[in-house]
This record gives sequence, C-alpha cells and structure tokens, in this order.
Amino acid sequence: MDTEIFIINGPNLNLLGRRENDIYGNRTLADIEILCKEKAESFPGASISFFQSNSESEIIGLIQQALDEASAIIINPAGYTHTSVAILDALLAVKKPTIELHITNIYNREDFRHKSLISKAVNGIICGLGAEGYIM
Ligand code: CA2
Repeated sequence: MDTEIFIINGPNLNLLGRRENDIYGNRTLADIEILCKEKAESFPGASISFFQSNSESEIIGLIQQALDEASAIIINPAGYTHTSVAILDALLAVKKPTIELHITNIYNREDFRHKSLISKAVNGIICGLGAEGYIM
C-alpha cells in the first residue's frame, strides 16, 4: 500500500539557511526537502509532499487536504505553534497520525515558546535536533 506523507512548514521557514543560521542551522528548506525525499526512497511505496506557507489559512487547507490525500502528517507550525487554535482544531478534525516537529528545542528558549497549542493533537514531538529531526 502506498504511503503519502505531508510535511507542512509554517511561517518564515522559507528563510532557513539565509537568516539566523546560528539558531536554525545552515540548511535551506529546499535542502531539507531533498533529504526527506531521499529518505522516503528507502521505504518502498512511500512518498513525500513538502509544503511551506506563511499563511495560517493555507496551512489549515493543507491539513484538510491531508484527510483524503495523506497517510500521515509531519508539521512544523513555526510561530503558529504557540498561537493557533485554528491549526489545533484542523489537526483534531482530520485525525491523521501526526508528528509535531521543531528544529530548535522550544523548551530551552523564551518562555512564550514553551507552550504548544498543537501538541494536544499530535502523536509525538521531535524538537531540538535541527534539520536531522525531519529525517527522523
Ligand atoms: O524550532 C522551530 O522549528 C520553530 O518551530 C521555529 C519557529 C519558532 O517560532 C518556533 O518557536 C520554533 C520560527 C521559524 C522561523 O524560521 C526562521 C528561519 C530562518 C530565519 C528566520 C526565521
């Protein structure tokens, strides 16, 4: 059976590798997409659809699209992690196996990053492992 995984990236992650490399590392989002797709090739039948949006509305649209098109979701909601009840509600409604992912360890950063509104809707969380987290 084919397995399609949606990898959804939130606002400002399009700047990866170009700004704040000391915090987020040197890899661009395009580099990470290639690494994820290479990794998927080692799993027969698996494929990746990789997205980035700065718009909360588009991210919700992608989560809803996953209802019919994806087996699982990996999501780095970026700044919306800490603010978006609407993204939480979309994930709760769609009920796909979901991993919340953060490049940095949100628990050793500013206090406002310690709370994720999204975590209630996910099966697991990967954070603080840099771009390698996406491969895991
Ligand atoms: O660590 C993560 O992956 C975050 O989701 C990244 C978000 C941040 O708001 C979360 O607290 C943790 C920020 C993404 C911004 O990405 C940039 C990348 C390069 C330069 C500037 C911002």
